[in-house]
Amino acid sequence: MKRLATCLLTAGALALPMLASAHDYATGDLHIDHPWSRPTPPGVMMGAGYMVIRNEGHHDVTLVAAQSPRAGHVSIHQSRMEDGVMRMDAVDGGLVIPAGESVALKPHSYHLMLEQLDGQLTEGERIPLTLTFDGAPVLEVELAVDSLDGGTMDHSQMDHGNMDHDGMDSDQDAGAMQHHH
Ligand SMILES: [Cu+2]
Repeated sequence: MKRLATCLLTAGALALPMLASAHDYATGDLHIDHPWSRPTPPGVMMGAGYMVIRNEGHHDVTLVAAQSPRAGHVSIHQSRMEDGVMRMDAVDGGLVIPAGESVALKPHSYHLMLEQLDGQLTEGERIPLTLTFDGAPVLEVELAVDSLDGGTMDHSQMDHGNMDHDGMDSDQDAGAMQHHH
């Protein structure tokens, strides 16, 4: 939550050039705050996409798909603890943003999974991402690659190295991972 507070503060202070890196987007009734990702280690073919999506309208909106020129496929996932093990599942039917509410895509929760990356995601990069909604126009955003937690919470290690991914063997090479799409 510290991160979100920082984003909101910087968004309110855009007049200051040093804070110009804060970024947010809008489409229809949706506001998307600070899309970001983490740097990936060499050889890891998957990365994550995080953001906060706020629906200021009177109708539910569903995030149904995402695409990036840097990834062969982008999935919508949810991580959760089950019997002490972090698991990750595809979100069937898309991610619903209820009317008047916000949904946070963040580590250990909902996230976008960038699969079959064309190379490492490196600190400071911006990764183009197209978001497709049911109930709002398509939106182009950029994920800011940022090593927020000093590497100790690295998505690709914690969420994928030690996790039962869709019931598959956790030793399986992340690059070879495929989902049931
Ligand atoms: Cu995932």
